[in-house]
Amino acid sequence: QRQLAAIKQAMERDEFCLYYQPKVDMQSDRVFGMEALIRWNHPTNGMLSPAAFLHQLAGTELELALDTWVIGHALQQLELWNEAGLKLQVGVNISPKHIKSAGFFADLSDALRRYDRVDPRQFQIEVLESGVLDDLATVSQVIQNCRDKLGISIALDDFGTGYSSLSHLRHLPIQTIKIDQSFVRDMIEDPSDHAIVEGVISLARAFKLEVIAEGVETERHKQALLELGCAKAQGYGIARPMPADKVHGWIRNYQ
Ligand code: G
Ligand code: G
Ligand code: MN
Ligand code: NA
Repeated sequence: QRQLAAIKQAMERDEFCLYYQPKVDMQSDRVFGMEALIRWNHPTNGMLSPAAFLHQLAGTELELALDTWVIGHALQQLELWNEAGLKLQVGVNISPKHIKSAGFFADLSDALRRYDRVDPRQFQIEVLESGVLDDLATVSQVIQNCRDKLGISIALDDFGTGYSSLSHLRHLPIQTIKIDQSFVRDMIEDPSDHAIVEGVISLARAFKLEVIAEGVETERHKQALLELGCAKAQGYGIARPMPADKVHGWIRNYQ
C-alpha cells in the first residue's frame, strides 16, 4: 500500500524513464529497432529495474496508468528520433491485462493521434505469450484492430514459455515472435534448447512471421543463430539497455 502510494507519487514527479535496447540485423549490422524498458530513477535508491517495482502494480489501476505513460513517452521519443533523421521501430511491453481491457484500443489510438509525426508502422506492442492464452478470442480481436485500424504491429514476447499450441499461433494476427532468452542462452550447451530455437525459427518461417532472438550474449550465440537462419537479435552481446540520449552515439559506432 505504501509502496503503491510511492509509485503514484513517482509518476507525478516524473521519476520514471525509458531505457532502450537495440534490435539489430546481424547479417547487415543494421539497427532496425529498440525495445523500450522502464526504469525508476529513485531519489534515494538509484536506478531501479522493473523487477523491483512492477509486481507491486499488478492488478491495480496504476498498472494501466503506467502502460499509458510508457506508450506516450515511447511515441514522443520516436518523434524526436524521426526529427533527428533516425528511423527506428520502437517496441513497448504492455501487460496482457491492459490489452484485454475495454479502454486499450481507444487509449492507443488517442496516443497515436497525439504523436502524429510517428508512422504507426514504427510502433510495436510486445505482449507476453503466456499472457494471451487464457482469452485468445479477445486478444486476437484487439490485435487485429491494432493492425488493421491503427497500422501498428504486435510481437509475441518470451515465446516458448507460454505453451501456446501451433493452432493458437496460426490464429493470432501477430507480425513477430521473440524467442525467449532462456532458450537462446542455453542453445550452445543444451541440444534440447538448440532444437527449440531451431523449431521456433522454422515455425516463424512457415507462418511468415518475423523472428527475433533475445538474450544474445556471445559470438557463439550469434553464429549459431545465423546458421539457423535467424539474423535478427537483441541481447547483452549486442548492447545493454541504455538511456535515450546514448542511442544516437551507439548506433553511429555500431553500424
Ligand atoms: O528491463 P528488464 O531489464 O529488467 O525488464 C524486466 C521485465 O520487465 C521484462 O520482462 C520486461 O518485459 C518487463 N518490462 C520492462 N519495461 C516494461 C514496461 O514498460 N511495462 C511493462 N508492463 N513491463 C515492462
Ligand atoms: O521479457 P522481456 O523480453 O521484455 O525482457 C527483457 C529483459 O531481458 C530486460 O530485463 C533486459 O534487460 C533483459 N535482457 C536483455 N538482453 C539480455 C541478455 O542478453 N541477457 C540477459 N540475461 N538478460 C537480457
Ligand atoms: Mn519484451
Ligand atoms: Na522477451
